[in-house]
Amino acid sequence: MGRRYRSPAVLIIGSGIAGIGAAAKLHQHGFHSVRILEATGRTGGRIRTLSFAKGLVEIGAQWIHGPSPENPVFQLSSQYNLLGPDALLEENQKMDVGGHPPAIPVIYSSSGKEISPSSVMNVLNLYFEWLEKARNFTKDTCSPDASVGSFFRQEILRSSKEWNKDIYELNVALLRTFLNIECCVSGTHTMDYVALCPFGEYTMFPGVDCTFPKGYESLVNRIKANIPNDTVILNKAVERINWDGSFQGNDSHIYPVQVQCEDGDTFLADHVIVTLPLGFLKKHADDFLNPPLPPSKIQAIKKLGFGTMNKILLEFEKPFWDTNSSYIQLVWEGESALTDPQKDLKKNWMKKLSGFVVLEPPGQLGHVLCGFIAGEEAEYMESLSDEEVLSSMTSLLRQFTGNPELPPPISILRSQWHSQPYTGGSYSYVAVGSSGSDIQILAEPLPKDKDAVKPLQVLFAGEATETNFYSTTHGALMSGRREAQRLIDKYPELGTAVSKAKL
Ligand code: 6YU
Repeated sequence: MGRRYRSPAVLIIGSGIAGIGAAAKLHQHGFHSVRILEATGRTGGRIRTLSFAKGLVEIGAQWIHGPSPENPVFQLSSQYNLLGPDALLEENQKMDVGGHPPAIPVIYSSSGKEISPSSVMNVLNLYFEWLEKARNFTKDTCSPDASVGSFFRQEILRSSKEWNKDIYELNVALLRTFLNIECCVSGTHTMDYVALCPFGEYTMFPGVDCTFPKGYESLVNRIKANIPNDTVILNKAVERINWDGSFQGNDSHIYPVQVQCEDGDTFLADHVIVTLPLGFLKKHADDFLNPPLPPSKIQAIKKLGFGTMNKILLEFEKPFWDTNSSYIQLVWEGESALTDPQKDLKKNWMKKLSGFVVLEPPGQLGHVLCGFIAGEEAEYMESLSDEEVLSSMTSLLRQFTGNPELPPPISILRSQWHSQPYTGGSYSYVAVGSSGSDIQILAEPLPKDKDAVKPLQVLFAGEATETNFYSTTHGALMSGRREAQRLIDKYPELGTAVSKAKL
C-alpha cells in the first residue's frame, strides 16, 4: 500500500489575481486544502468590470501592458480565447511602444482651441527622450534621493534656454500635461515622489496594450474555474495572523498559524499567502501579524510608494470629438511643469486630469470617454458627489472645446480606490528613499532564512512584491505563482503523489 500524504492547509488572503493565481497553481500541483479569505463580497480585487452605458467598462485594470508571449496574463488570456483578433496579431505583439500608446492625441487647450499635433511633436519627442534617459539610471549613476520629477525639471531648464517666449509657454504647459499622465502611469501624486535610480528596473514587455472584449474580470473568472467552487470565502476580512504558534485543529493536527477574522471566525493553517494591497499593509503593518512583522519589512512597507489613480467615465448622447481619435489631451495654458500644481483642491482638482481615452467599440458601448487623474486631486475627487464631478466635467469640456452649449454627459461612473478600506489606493511605485531591495524584503517569507529549520509560515505576494513588474496584473499573477511555487518546492512528495495518481 502506498503512503498517504496529508495535503498541507494553505490559506490565501485576498482574491485578486495574485491570490486566485496562487490557488490555481497550488491546486494544479496537488494541494487540495486551499482556502482564499476575501474581505469584500467579490473576487478580482483591483480587476473590476462593471456595466455602464450600453456595455462593459473597467474601473480598475484596463489593459494588458505588453501583450506578448512572455507576459503570463497575455499567455492565459490567449489560451482561454479571451482576446480580440487584433491582440493576437504577431505584429502587435512584437511592437515596442515603451509603455506609451503610439496614437497621436487630439489636444485641446484651456482657451478653447485645438492644438495641432505638429506643434507638439518636438516637445513630445524631447519628453520621450528624457523618459528613456530616466530609465537608464542605476544606483551607481545617480544620487539615492534623486527623483524622476527633479530629473525632468533639470532637463526642461536646460532645453528651455533655447525656446522663445511663445514656444516656452506652450511647451511648459504641454510638459505639465505629460507629467500628469506620468503620475497616472506611476500612480503617484507627483513625479517628485518617484525614485530615479530604480526607475528603469520596471520592465516592459513588447506589444501594443490591449483590452478584454468581455471585461478583465473574464480572465479572473476563467482562472477561478480551475479551482473548486468552495475555495473562496467572501466577506471574510482578516484582522490578524497569529503565527509561530501551536494551534490544535479538530483533526488533532498542530498548526503553526491561526488567522483571525474581523467577524470573530478563526482558521488554522500550515501556510498563509498574504496578497494584501500595499495600501492596506501601510495602515495595518504594525499589528496585522503577531508576532509582529520584522522591522525591515515594516520599513519597506512604509518606504515604498502606493498612490491613487482614478478613472472618470462619462457617457455622451453623441460624440463631440473626432471619432477617428482615440485619446483627448488637455493642456492648461499658464500652468507649467516647472511649478507645483496649485494647492486649492476645491478650485483646481480637475487641472490634474491628464486627458480622456475614447473607449471602444462605440457600437457596443455607446459614446464613452474615460478620464484619468492621479494623486491628491484624485483622492479629493472621491469626496465629491457624482453630480458635482459631472458638473465640473461639463464645465471643463465646455471650456476646452470652446463650446458653451456642449451637452453634458448623460451618465457618469468613477472609481474611488483611495476610499476602499481593503485597497487604500491604486498601485505601488518605488518612492524616493526606497529601492528594488525594499520590494524584495517585502516579498521575503517568514520565518526568515536564518531560521530555515522551521517550515515556511507566512508568504507574501501581490503586485507590490514584484521587483520588475510591480503595479500590473501580470506582476500580481507572477507573484502569486511565485509563492505557490515556493510551497510546491517544499512538498516534492505531493507532486509525486499527483503524477502517480495521474498514471
Ligand atoms: C495592469 C492596467 N490599470 C487602473 C486602476 C487600478 C489598477 N492596474 P488586489 O488588490 O487585486 O487583490 C487583493 C485582495 O485582497 C482584494 O480583493 C482585497 O479586497 C483583499 N483584501 C484586502 N484586505 C483584506 C483583508 N484584511 N482580508 C481579506 N482580504 C483582504 N494593471 O496590468 N493594467 O491597465 C492597470 C489600473 C484604476 C486601481 C490598475 C493595472 C493595476 C492592477 O489592477 C493591480 O496591479 C492588480 O490587479 C493587483 O492584483 P493583486 O492580486 O496584487 O491585488 C516606469 C514605471 C511605472 C510603473 N507603472 C506602470 C504600469 C502602470 C499600471 N497601469 C495602470 C493603468 C491602469 C488603467
